[in-house]
Amino acid sequence: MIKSLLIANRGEIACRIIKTAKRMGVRTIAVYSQADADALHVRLADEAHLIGGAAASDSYLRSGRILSVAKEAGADAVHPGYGFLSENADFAELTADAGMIFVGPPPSAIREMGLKDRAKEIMVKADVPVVPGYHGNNQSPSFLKRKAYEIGYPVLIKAVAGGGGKGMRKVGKALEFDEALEAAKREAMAAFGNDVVLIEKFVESPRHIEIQVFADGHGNVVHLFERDCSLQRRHQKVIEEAPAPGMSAEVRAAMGAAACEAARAVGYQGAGTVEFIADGAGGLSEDGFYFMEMNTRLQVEHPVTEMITGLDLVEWQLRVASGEELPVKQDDLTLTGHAVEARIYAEDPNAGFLPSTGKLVAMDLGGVSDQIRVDSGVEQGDVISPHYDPMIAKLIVHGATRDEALESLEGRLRAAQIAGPVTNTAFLANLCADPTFKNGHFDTSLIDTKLDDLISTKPIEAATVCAGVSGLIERQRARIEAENRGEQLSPWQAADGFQLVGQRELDWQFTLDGERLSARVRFGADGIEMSDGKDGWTKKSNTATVYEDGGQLFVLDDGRQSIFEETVQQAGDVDGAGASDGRIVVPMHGKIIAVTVSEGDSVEQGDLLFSVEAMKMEHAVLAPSDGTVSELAITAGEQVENGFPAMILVAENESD
Ligand code: MV4
Repeated sequence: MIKSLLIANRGEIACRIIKTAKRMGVRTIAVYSQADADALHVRLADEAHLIGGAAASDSYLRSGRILSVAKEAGADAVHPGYGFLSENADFAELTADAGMIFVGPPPSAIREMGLKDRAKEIMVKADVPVVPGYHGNNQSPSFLKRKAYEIGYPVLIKAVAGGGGKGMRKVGKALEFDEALEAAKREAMAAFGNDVVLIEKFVESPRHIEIQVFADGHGNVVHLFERDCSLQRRHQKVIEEAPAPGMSAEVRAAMGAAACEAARAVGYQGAGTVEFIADGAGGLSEDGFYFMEMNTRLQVEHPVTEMITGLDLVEWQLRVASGEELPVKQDDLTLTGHAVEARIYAEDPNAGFLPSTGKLVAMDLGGVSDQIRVDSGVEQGDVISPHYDPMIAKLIVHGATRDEALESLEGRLRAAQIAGPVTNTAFLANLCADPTFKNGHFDTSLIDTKLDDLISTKPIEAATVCAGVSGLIERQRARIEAENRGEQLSPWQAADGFQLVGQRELDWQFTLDGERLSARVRFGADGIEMSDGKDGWTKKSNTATVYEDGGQLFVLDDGRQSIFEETVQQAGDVDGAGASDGRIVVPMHGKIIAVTVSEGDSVEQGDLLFSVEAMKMEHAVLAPSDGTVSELAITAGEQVENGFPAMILVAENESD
């Protein structure tokens, strides 16, 4: 058995591999980039070695450096995880050349599956169904166009070296063919340095169904059933599940057998996934699925398979790589219940899924059990950096039925406590609740078709705003009270006799998601209440949770994050219904640092009036509107109390 394992990866998959290795008593060796010095995978491993700079090309893709670290650390095996070097046949070969075990398939299997035309050729020979089409050597445009005609439009042009939809073009009719071919070839050359293409019949309502296979070095091959990964956006998987909705035992057996044949055809060993495309239009059938490609690695979504089979696929990988036989035969394998995985990302669905970065001020997805699993490479306090994939965690739930699993997942997503970066949790929860997804009759177009509904967010509730504003006021009060050691000088206990409980109101200014706002607030019997001046008074939401970091309050409520910041209070407090009367008060107890206006000056909205220092911080007080300075009552250097009348800004039309 392997005794020490170098994990040539980072993030959640490195942590996932370390977990099983530790349980099996295998010594774990991590590698890390400069950006990952404090990363969770480094903390979890028995030892860790720096391999270079933050950019993947300077660290996690440096095969030579990684292998020399592995040698020096005495590793007897290398696990590549997924991504990075995981499907690099040269790396697999170099690992073996250096006298270590590559935890993955033979380099030849990686190479043969690497190009789509070669892989298709092998599958045809092995009687694995492939999409009707042409995948030969003749690349003459007129020949390819004739093939497209024979196949029948619509067709799909695909780069043989392609992936992630690059170098792929749908062609609806012969008139569009020449242009589409040129575009596909140009894109493929730029992306892969290889512009060979194949032509396929276009499958109109595609479902992505993949089979997990496992092969050992003793001629045994089994499949661990299917996963449905049809919920994708721009070829990135979003939610995966096992089993596939609508899958019958007969179709499963047919697909499983085809996947095992595919693995045998390339002399596969270890964990692999055979991707099929199925026509979703008329339900799954024994002759309605086609080989797409084989992923020669452990995949991101492997946990759903683990949950329905009760197996640990990393343990199987390590055992097979050590030369052991697969522990079970096909007939021993059973499938229990339903598992769904959601990929939680630091990204903003409302801003075109733009990645979001920064400190994880809060990161809690709830407790775990046999039915609920969280795979993550980060913890609260860690930073989502711009250098790598912004996945925060995978949330995987198991239920007796699909409905139960989806309900459980949606509940967990809505309750997720992730503060700091913007996340896609609300989007994922909306997907779980989508009627088409729930009824199981969906294909790969679902997310694009329903995008507007999935990302729609209701306007923020007044009660949520009140929770944020309360937080800001409480925080300021605590700060001022601490400063004054019991002197009663908070906005609620001002020197002019403000009553803690009473009719007194303040126009409180604050910043919400970068926008400066104002709300009328008062201290009611149950705490701070807020009014927008129209609909009476709102109490703070009792479902909101509030986190503080770096001067900001992060409020999570109803699956959405809102960020509140203090703003220097400009207009003074007001009594009852009275609006701002041009009175500018000193916003906090402190020392006047500078007064930048003189009696009679004309100022414009936003001009600096004066600055005050409190708590070693300088606060600028800006003109809330245009006006002329009168009754100026402060001078630089003096100590003033909160609420002290500093000046009156007389509106221009009244000033003369
Ligand atoms: C197809 C197809 C329809 N017909 N092939 C997209 C990426 C690559 N792995 C295969 N892909 C497709 N191949 C034929 N003949 C539609 C897709 C496709 C797709 C496939 C799986 C999951 C999501 C997809 C999204 C768009 C298109």
